Amino acid sequence: MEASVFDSAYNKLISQEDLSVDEPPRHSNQEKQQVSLSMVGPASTWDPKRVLEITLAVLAAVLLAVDIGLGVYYNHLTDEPRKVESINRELATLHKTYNAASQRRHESQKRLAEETRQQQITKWQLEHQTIRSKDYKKQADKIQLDIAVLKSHLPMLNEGCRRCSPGWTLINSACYFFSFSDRYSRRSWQEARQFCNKHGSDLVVVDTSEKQMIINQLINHHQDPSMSITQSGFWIGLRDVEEEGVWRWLKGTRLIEGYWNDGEPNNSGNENCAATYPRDNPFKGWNDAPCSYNLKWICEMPAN
Ligand code: 2F8
Ligand code: CA
Repeated sequence: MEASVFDSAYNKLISQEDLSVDEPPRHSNQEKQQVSLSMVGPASTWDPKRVLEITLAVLAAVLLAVDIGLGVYYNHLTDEPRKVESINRELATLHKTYNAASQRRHESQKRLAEETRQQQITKWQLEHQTIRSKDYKKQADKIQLDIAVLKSHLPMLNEGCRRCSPGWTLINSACYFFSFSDRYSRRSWQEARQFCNKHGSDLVVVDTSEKQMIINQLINHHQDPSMSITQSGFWIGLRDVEEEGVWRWLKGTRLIEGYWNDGEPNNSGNENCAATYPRDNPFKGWNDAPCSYNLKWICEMPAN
């Protein structure tokens, strides 16, 4: 029944076509018959218009999908530079931050090094100050002691001033002159004796151990550390000029007890005059030296 409907519609179309122009019919009935058979077949419901519409719709859908896809892709593509730009900006900011941090770190390191250096200097200064303070304390203690000793000497000095000439020292009722001062250069035994004689005295006679101890203490106290020990002696009034090995005091009294250093007197190269030297052991203070040798000296005379 459907085929017949289609046939009649077709025939109508064809006849209209045929009628619309004054041309002889282009299709024979047989041809029409063939078209109707081959085109319609069993599903004769296909409407070309509908097919066209559907096809167009599908095409539109496909185009829309492609369009959307391209849009997305384009967006994606156009978004890339923005992202890159944003990353670059971020990177630049990070660079700046890193540089600033590096700079701060560098400055901090410099400040730390300077601080450490200053701290070290302060530490050294403190150490030195502590040492200096200790030294000052020692010096102050020594000065205090010296003051006490000098004060204890005052009565003796007053007495000495009363009984001895200026520059002479009173020891046990006798006055002594020690040529400590640089004003008095070292000289021979004979010249030293002449000095004493000129001042109403003579070279010292050390005839007691107490005297030897006091003399040794004084010359130890005034010892010049730049001098060699052989130059640090003081002539005393003792010699063996008349007879070698026989030691006599100035007035000819023979020596009974001497305070010779170990190995002395040794007459090493004609040594006939005696001198006393600053020693730790006061009883090992003497040495025989050539009388012409230049040394300091000690004079002695009775106090007034
Ligand atoms: O070693 C002792 C010796 O020392 C000196 O000679 C190197 C003394 N000389 C003088 O003082 C000039 C010696 O008298 C002394 O025995
Ligand atoms: Ca000697």
